[in-house]
Formats: sequence, structure tokens, C-alpha cells
Amino acid sequence: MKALAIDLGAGSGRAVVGSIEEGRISVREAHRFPNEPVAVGNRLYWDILRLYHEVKQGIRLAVRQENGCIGSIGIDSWAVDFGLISGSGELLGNPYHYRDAHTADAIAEVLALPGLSEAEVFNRTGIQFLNFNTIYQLHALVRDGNPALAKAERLLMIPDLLRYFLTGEMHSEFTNTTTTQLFNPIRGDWDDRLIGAIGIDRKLFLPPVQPGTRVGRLRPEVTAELGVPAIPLIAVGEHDTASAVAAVPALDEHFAYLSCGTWSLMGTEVRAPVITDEARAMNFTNEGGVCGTYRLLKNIMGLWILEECKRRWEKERGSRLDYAEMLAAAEAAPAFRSFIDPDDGRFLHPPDMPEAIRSYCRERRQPVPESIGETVRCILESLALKYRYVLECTERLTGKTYKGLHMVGGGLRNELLCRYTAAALGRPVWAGPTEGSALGNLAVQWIATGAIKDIAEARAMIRASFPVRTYEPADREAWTEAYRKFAALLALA
Ligand code: LRH
Repeated sequence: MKALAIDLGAGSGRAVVGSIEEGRISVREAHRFPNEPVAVGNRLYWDILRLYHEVKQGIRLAVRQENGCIGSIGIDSWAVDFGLISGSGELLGNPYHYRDAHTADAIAEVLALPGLSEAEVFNRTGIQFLNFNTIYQLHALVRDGNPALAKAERLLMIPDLLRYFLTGEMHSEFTNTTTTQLFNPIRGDWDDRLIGAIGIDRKLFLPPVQPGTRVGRLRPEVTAELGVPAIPLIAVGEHDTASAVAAVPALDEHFAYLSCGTWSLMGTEVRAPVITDEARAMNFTNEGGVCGTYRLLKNIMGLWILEECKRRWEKERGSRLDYAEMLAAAEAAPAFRSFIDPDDGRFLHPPDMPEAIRSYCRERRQPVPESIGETVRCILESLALKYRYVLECTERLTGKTYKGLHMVGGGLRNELLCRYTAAALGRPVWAGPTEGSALGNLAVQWIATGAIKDIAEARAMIRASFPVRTYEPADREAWTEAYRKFAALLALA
């Protein structure tokens, strides 16, 4: 039976139909639609009702194109963002987007609350400190006297919210739940103490359900509107990174991955969260995964920096710029001239990304990248070098050595980045598939319905069904020297 994955990414959302025939998986895009945040004054919101409309169109088109053969639906999207629901079941306002600046100082504010400290919050959650985590967003709403919060009865993460609109049932899916930094993986439940400390009512939070759980069917109003049957919804790894990692076609039990897209998420899969002082000092996270796993990983700012530069340059030129042109210019630019720390806070949501890069280089007394080629080269080399650092940190935390790196996600289309990554790591990169989240979303649906036995079989099938390209390391000495410079610049331990 075919399954439908709704995958909402930065920039666009997609409805992807997955099929299995003779042990091979294939995917087909039934609908693609924009997913752009809406700025109002200095606030940044989800365009949630438009997205819901597009999700419904995706379901209608997929069912029609497949002659009714859609057996289940799963939804994934990025972590941390949420909607608030009233006692009468209505959405209270437009959800905020995590790049809204209201959480700029929120980590320090939360850690200054009575009884809280970095160690306390990390030991209770195992989650890295990112200022947009749900805990800090909620704190900002309390601090600013947000009226919706005062009326809220439930909090639903974005895929939970869209699923609620479709089915009328409210559930809190586990992988996304963990990214709130309010979930305690040791106790296996929401952390009452943290929730209380930030002044939030415990009643907002529902008991988490595991990926693979059936969570309702399309409600009658939706089936009537779309002319489709009452298809069941399955909770998948609703955090897109959980789904992307589920799709890593690794054969070994222990492997290192990089989910490469707007964000770069790098780490490994573990059976239990690694909550140690060392993990906290490295600001690693332990996000809930599918099939009883956790993802020990670190966020790296990723291709967002490049995407934002492209947007800015296109605005300045008044015409489109394609990636091939940008990457060719980067290859022609001099190597290892200047580096940035991709994770410097200024790159999270600056009004002018190329200027943010120039300001970083100016402050660090490095040559300032001016042309498109110089800037792209600086971004890609810096990302690849940061990957080396994070991979080595992962090895220190797990005590394991990884022979190479699996890369999945749309970012693999950037072949220069894959090449630089292999070179910076001095290890092979196995790149593929480019479909990360949608495939992992489908895989969990198929495991739930019995079409696939378990996650190992899903990964083996993905490996047999999609190309994986190997990039071998090159220019070892030059990259080793570049890493030395990079590590000194960023004062990496
Ligand atoms: C990637 C991602 C990542 C989160 C960020 C908000 O899309 O879900 O795992 O940290 O977005």
C-alpha cells in the first residue's frame, strides 16, 4: 500500500507519495507549495492556515493521482515551534517562527530563574541550549504577557497541530516533544519542575506518543471537503531531523551522519541519552528518535547562510542567481582566505547575510570576502571545517571511531560542499539519498503498518533503492593546515 508523507521544510512543503514494489522504494511528489514565514512589524509568524490549506490540497491530489490507494498519512516539520489551543479547541493566534527575535536573550533569562542553572536544565532534558527551543519561546510569552498563553489549554507542536486540524484528535508526538527542552528522558515524561519554573501550566502538555502510533483518521468534514476516504494518520518521527536520520542508509550499527539542508545536523544514533558534563560543555543534544533511539548530535547553522546570501544578491541584482553559477565562482576564488564560525549568533537571522559575514571577518582581522565567489567559498569551507570539529566531538563523546560520514538531505545537491566535507574530514563521505525527511517519514508509516519489518530493513531498502555517491578525501595537507587555522580562530578545544 502507498503512504503519503507531508514534509514541511524551510521554504517549501511537499506531499510525497511513497510506494514499495519488489523490495524497492520509490517516491513521487504529488504537491509542492511555499512555506514562507510572514513578517509583521518585527514579529515573524507561521502562515499556518495557508499551510493547512496546502496540506489538504496535497492529500486530495495524492489520493486522486493514486486512484484512492493511499493507506496512511504522516506529517513532519522542523522542531520547537508550536500553536496554542483554547478550551473550545480553537487555535489561539498564529504560531511564532523560531527565528523571531523575542528569544534573543531568553537563555540567560531562564537560567537566572530561581533554582535553574545550565547543569540543572541539561541534566533534566539532555537538550542543547539553542535560544529558540520551546522552553525559551514560552518564557518569552510569559515575560511579554502574551494574551493567547493566558487562555491556552493545550500546546501542540506544528505537525501535532496540523494533524489535529485533519483528525480532530490531539496528541503530542515524542520526537518533537523532546526538542522543547521541557521533556525529561530519564523519567520519560514532561519535566514538571522546568515547566513550573518558567511559569507555565502543566495542563498544556499531553502525554507523548511514540512514532509508529496510529493517531486518528481524517475527520468527516475533511473527507467530505476533499472527496477522499477516512485515511488513518500515523505519528511518524514528526521532527524532520528524526525522520531524516531514520532514512540514513547505514549498514553498521554505529555510524555518523549529517542531515544536510537549511540546518546541518551532525551526530550519531544512541540507545540512551548521553547526559554528561562533557556533552553539556560541547552543547550537544539528545533528541528523541524513532524506534527507541536518541540522536546525539549538534546543530550547525548549515546552508541557511548560503541561502540567505543568495536571497540578498538576487534582491540587489534584481534577477535570479543559480547555484551552479555561485559554486563555479566559489571554485575559482582563492582557497582558505577567511573563515567564519557558522554558529555565531549573528548568522541566525540577520537583515543582510553577506554583510554579517563581512563584519565577522573584519572583526577577526581576516581578508573580507567581497565577491560572490569569495563569500561562497568562505561559507562552504567554514561549514566543512566545522563538520570536522563536530565529528571529532561526537567521537570523544561516544568513544567510537567513524570510518566515514553519511550525508542525507537536499544539501547534497551542493557537490562542492560534499567534496570539501570529505577533504576537511580526511574520510569518505557517502552522500545519499537527497530525500531525507520524507523517506524517514514513509519508513515509519510502513513499519507501523507491517509493510517493513523494522528500521534496519527500512535502511537496507533505502540503500538498495537510491543512489549513494562516495566522495573520497583530497588535498590532505592543505585541509589539515586550514583546520589548524580555523580551530585557532574559533578557539576550539
Ligand atoms: C531542522 C530542524 C532542526 C532544529 C531546527 C529548528 O529542520 O528541525 O533539527 O533544531 O530545525
